[in-house]
Amino acid sequence: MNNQHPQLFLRHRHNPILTSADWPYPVHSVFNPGATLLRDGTTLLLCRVEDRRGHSHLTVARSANGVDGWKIDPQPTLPADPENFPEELWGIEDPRITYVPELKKYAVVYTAFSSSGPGVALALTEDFHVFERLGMIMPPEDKDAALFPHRIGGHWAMIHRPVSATGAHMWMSYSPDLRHWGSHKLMLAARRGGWWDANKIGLTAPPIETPDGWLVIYHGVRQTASGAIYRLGLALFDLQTPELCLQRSDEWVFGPEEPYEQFGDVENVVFPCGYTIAPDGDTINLYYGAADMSIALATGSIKAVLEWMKEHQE
Ligand code: BMA
Repeated sequence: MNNQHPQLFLRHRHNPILTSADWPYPVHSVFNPGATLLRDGTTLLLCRVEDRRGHSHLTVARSANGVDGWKIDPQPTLPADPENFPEELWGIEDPRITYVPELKKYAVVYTAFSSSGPGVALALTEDFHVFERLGMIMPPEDKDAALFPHRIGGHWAMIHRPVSATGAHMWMSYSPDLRHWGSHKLMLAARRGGWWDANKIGLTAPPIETPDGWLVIYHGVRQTASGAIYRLGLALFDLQTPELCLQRSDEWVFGPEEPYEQFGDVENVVFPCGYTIAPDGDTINLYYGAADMSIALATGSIKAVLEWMKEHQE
């Protein structure tokens, strides 16, 4: 009998695939990248880069194969702009990229670290050179947000993670214009007690549209005597009513196991913010921050993930 857990996501043997040593200018760490596949097949990562003030900005890295040969912008691609956007006072972090066909633009939803704490900010871009900022769309404390690629029931839809007295849970909100958000609905609650995802969960990469529903990879945070452990779990949501959870895995499917995930500025963290889907429509390349230090890659199959979820229904 095989007593190993199934490996739904396989680490790339070249992990970590990007570190501060690869950067064209001095930085402390690079992690938690947003990701997208450009029309010409180039993999684009929008990396969170932390400088030696402790503040983050976002910089683009491009690669033909999504693994190596990265061409990194020689300067910050999207620096914080606290003069014009005071909510970006202490930097910008953890971008999630969604291509929006209706706008012919990429929506970049990121954390703006304001003097009142982290909130959710949105910028639009056609080319990752010029960005149109829409400012803060969810006030503190809120983060781990991503836009859906198209309207649902006529409205734009977004997942985000406000913090309340009962914990940090995932919510859906809707907007007619990307600026004004309402119809807030609880989408997925952190579990309680001894669970791996007790008290604090959040979206990782943007939701993945599948025939079975919106596939969401979320992170759960376990507080232990020696600090937090960030692991990943799976949930599936209704295509028309995405706050409606259809399935949720009991077990985590990916967690810090390798030294580059266990040791760093923040130990025991795997933190994806983006993926690309290969031309086969099934292979998912998940890009994640490891221990708040470097960028790593793990690959899986959407079909295998959905099958595993069916077998592991609550
Ligand atoms: C979360 C976010 C991430 C970070 C993680 C671990 O709250 O701030 O940016 O990777 O903590 O430190």
